[in-house]
Amino acid sequence: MHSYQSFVELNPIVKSAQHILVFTGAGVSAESGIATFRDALTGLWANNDPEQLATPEGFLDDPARVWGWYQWRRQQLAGCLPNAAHRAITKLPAQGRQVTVVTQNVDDLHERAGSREVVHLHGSLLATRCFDCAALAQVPVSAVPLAGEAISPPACEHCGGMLRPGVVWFGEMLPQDAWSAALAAAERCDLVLVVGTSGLVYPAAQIPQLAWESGATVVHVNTEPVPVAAEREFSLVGPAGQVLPALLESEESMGSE
Ligand code: BJW
Ligand code: ZN
Repeated sequence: MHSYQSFVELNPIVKSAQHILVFTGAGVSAESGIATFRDALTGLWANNDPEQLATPEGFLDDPARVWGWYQWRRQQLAGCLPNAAHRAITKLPAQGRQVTVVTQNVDDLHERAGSREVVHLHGSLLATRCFDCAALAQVPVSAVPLAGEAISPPACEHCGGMLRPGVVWFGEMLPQDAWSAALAAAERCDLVLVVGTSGLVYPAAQIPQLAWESGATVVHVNTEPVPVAAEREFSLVGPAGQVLPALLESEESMGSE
């Protein structure tokens, strides 16, 4: 578990930071009941093939399999709520500094918790667009009783092409504006909180590294220990829903001294 010593050491760093980048992955939403990707037993990729479900080739091979799986995930998301980690992050701006949330997640739990500036590097489950002409579309969340149920994607009303989820699949470019915003935040931040990510997927995984190279302190919050560099890098081990409130509330109590 995270040690009291780490909190004491980190407290002044968190308290004095003026530009905070909160970089999140699937682990920040795990306590809301949304599966991560790579956790050994429960991860989405432990039970599903990412080549089939999260690549353009997999979509063209079997559009109904992919569309049905994403509809099931949209339905699941609609029944989930933000957790204590999402909420703790929203308390940071009130303390008078600039906070940018850069997330790899395709859920909207940061927004629903009340975070205002949220950059989505891998798109959103709530966005739908045409595979062919990229026109945006509104598609209601349909009831999908089974995770594996195939459902044909609706047709684009502009060109008749297939609609697809507005997420970033393997082999696809990240949205340019989101990537630029993430790079800018990495350069200007003096503290980055890296919450619940395996750091295996590029180019997103470069963001904490770039922030560290620009002089920021890096604090990892993860249920697994994260190897750290000798300087300005810390690993707090535990569930984000416990560690983040403890870290940020201990800051509040320091601030009132
Ligand atoms: C907790 C917790 C709790 C649990 N509290 N912590 C070789 C071949 C082919 C491609 C590549 C290659 N090498 C590199 C590439 C590029 C590829 C890539 O990085 N692949 C690697 C996997 C090898 N990247 C791309 O293709 C990207 N595009 C790109 O590079 O464009 C240029 C290009 C074009 C053409 C060719 C090559 C390059 C796009 C990447 C898109 C990723 N998309 C996904 C799916 C999104 C849609 C969907 O949701 O279905 O994004 S994959 C998936 O992984 C998702 C996530 O955002 C992303 C990151 O996962 P994350 O968030 O880190 O989750 P986990 O599960 O990995 O980790 C959870 C962590 O939480 C763990 O550490 C736990 O311990 C922890 N945890 N509970 C705190 N309560
Ligand atoms: Zn179209």
